[in-house]
Amino acid sequence: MSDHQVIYRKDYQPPAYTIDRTDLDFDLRDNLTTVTSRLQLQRNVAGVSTLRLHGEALTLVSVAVDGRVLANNEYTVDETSLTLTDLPANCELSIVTQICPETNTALEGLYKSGSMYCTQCEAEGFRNITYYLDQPDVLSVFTTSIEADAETYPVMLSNGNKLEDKMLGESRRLVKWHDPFPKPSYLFALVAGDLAMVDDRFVTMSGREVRLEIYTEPHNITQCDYAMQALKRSMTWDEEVYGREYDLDIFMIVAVEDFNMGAMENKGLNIFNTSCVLATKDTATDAGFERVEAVVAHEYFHNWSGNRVTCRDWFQLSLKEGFTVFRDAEFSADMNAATVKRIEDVAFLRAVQFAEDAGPIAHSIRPDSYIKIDNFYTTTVYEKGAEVVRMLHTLLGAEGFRKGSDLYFERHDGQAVTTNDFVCAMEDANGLRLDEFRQWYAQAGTPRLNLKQIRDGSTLTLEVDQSCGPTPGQAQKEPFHIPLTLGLVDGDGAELDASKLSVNSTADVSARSNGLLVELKEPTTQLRIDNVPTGAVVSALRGFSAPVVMSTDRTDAQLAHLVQHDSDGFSRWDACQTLLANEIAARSAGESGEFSDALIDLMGVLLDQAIATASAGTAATSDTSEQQALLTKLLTLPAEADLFERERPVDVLRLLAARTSLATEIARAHHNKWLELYEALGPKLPYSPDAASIAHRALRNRALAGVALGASAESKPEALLRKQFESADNLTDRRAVLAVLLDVEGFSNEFTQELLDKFYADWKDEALVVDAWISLQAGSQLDGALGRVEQIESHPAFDMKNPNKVRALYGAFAMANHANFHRADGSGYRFLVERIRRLNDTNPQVASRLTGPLTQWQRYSPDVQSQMRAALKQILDTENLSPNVYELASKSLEAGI
Ligand code: B3K
Ligand code: ZN
Repeated sequence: MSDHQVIYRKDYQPPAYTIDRTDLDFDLRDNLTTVTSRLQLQRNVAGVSTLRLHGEALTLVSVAVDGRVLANNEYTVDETSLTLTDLPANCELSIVTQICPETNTALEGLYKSGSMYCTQCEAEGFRNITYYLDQPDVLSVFTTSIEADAETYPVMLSNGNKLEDKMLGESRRLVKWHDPFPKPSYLFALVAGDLAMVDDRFVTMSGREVRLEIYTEPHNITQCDYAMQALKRSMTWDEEVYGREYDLDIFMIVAVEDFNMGAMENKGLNIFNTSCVLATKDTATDAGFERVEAVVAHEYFHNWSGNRVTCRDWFQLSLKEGFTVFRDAEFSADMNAATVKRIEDVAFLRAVQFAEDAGPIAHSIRPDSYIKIDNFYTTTVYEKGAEVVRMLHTLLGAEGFRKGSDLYFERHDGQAVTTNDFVCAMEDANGLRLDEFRQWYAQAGTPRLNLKQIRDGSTLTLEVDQSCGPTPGQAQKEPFHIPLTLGLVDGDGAELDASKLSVNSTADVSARSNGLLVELKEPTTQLRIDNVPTGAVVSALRGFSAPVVMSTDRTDAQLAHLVQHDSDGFSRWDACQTLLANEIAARSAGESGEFSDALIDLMGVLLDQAIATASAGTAATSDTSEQQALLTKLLTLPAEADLFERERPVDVLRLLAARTSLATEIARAHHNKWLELYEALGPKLPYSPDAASIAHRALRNRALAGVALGASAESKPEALLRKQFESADNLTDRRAVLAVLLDVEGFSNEFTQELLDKFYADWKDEALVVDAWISLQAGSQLDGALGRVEQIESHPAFDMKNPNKVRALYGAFAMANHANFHRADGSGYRFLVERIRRLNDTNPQVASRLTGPLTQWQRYSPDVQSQMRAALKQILDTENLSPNVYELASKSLEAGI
């Protein structure tokens, strides 16, 4: 039995008191920070005069009510709280606590990253700073004074606008900040350090000037320009698309090297992992640039979807996260190759979220219970949450959705609300009901659609069944309201005009720009379409209109037709992935797929199309680059994790061997074409992170991998790789060479090592580039990866206290290196258990993330299952196991009993 407490959504109670004003004084001194708080309390529940404040790992110095210091017996303190009784309806509560940020390795609350102080308070980190009502429905106006040594900490920041800045004697300095917008404690932030800064300005749509500042440690300051440009693009986009204007006089971003996740949207003072701010051609890959742009936008968008309107309780997390991920995805789509952005998001959802939804930790986007809320910052809450918002956008249309979001922001500005309030605003603004749609918030699991075609002369009847398997605690499911977007592509590859189709159905069907929108609400839906020409093929789930798994009775030839002709780029890719995945499954089962030869030929056709785009040369248009971006995706095999979701049980090593066999056959059959493509593209100089250049490099590096894989063992193209490695003017192209060497068999160890050593020698002072160097090696599919991982552990570049390094090494090994992590001897599991146990003591959040791969044991074959279960049991036997790791390990094991 564990004494970890389970929190239930149904138990929500409004707070006993509200805190109208919060004044905080921080006295920062080596190994001892003193925090003095003054809270203006106001009774919120009639008749209640007891107040329990959250607080953990704090040394309490004093408590006073309305200026009178309380005696020890006038309050109670335990490990997690401070309780006061007989409080008046209104009073000022003053509390003095002491903390030691220097020893805070969990990186929650106030901690030190290098020589700077910084904070991370979401979700429940503020209680490590002082006793407080550390829950999102308590909104307060914060005033923060920071006192520290003036020379060591010349920069001292907090939320809002700066009120005061003065010396206190010779060496101490005091800076005071005031944030006029009431906010919950999770949005509090403080930074103090010797930081460099770049600044800019933005004029809002109503003509107000906002100062923009990005801070980093001095050695990184030259790498912030891209983030600054991305910030300005985000501010403009949110004004244009959502009518949302920034509200303070200043917006600051601070980049820190030690950070548990990507970034944090603290009001007016975002704190970011360096990996999500810094980007230059030599220190970030193209994917890195895109991530910086997306995360800067995401955190900025939270200023409205999260900060101005926040969550009533943490079960509502998707209210801000799902909505904000949807917003940032639309922004990125507008800034870059839109179809490819959608493909990447869906590929990620399928590989990671579908696995979560099918496993022991499956939960709805609005969970019902948790032990540690940190464990629920999941792909379900974020990415599936975003899909749910996207479905509302699809159902209501862009205009209807905007009416709904306008009403939501207007109605709830300054409030802490629920996902239901969001849906109500969408309903009220559009004058409709979304009752069945609410199931998406309540039910876990990925719905399955089965689409059957019945041909009768020129009439085509489509029958669509929906179902959803049981998930922990939810045996039976109600039908979902699923928007299904459909089109018809005729035998010549032309699109049949949806608005002219003669359609009959009991479901609501409307013609949209990308086909018919069918609203499935029943277990079975029929759709009759008359006058459908022979040879027309159904394109379904266009743009991935719902987060579902769809099976259909379409033939391989019909899918191949869609790969070549569908007007919807996503569906072209989806059809291609289905063909490739089916072929891999057939090979893995020891069969030769019937469509095998035709599929290899189809890849040849796509390669010819790619070569044609390359010869467009400098005349390349944005259309060419969209095509290049899409063709790169079409020519890429389904991700390993995606394949794992397509079969039960998963025989990892067989499946990977089948995948490699198909990849090799495609590479060999078209070796000359890959080479021609690679050469036709040539390097695009100088480097630029725009969409066209990114598409060009992606296709060229895809070709490079094809050339390397297709070459015979005796003639591996070392000279070609060396040339690209040495002449590259950017990280993307250098990294691509190393990735090939570490994933394709047959290159000499000496050659690989020479390039790895050179890369390290050149970039050892750039922490993020070293992270890339580490994760490439930890993710290497070649034999012996575990040995390499162990070597890197004792390399000076590695640091167990730095989450980026831990993710680069252990994360890449356990999450992206299936071939080595799942070795039959169980060495991968034993290794991970040992590291999780160590991290459990220093940083439970990071330890818990690394436990994720083991929790998926149910999907593998029985021998693998028992080894993974044994690993989880060992974890559960760990002394002082954190609630974070306990929750994942125990739920995973229980689910299988
Ligand atoms: N809101 C933060 C995530 C906080 C995670 C706390 N364990 C970043 C984001 O989603 O914008
Ligand atoms: Zn977020």
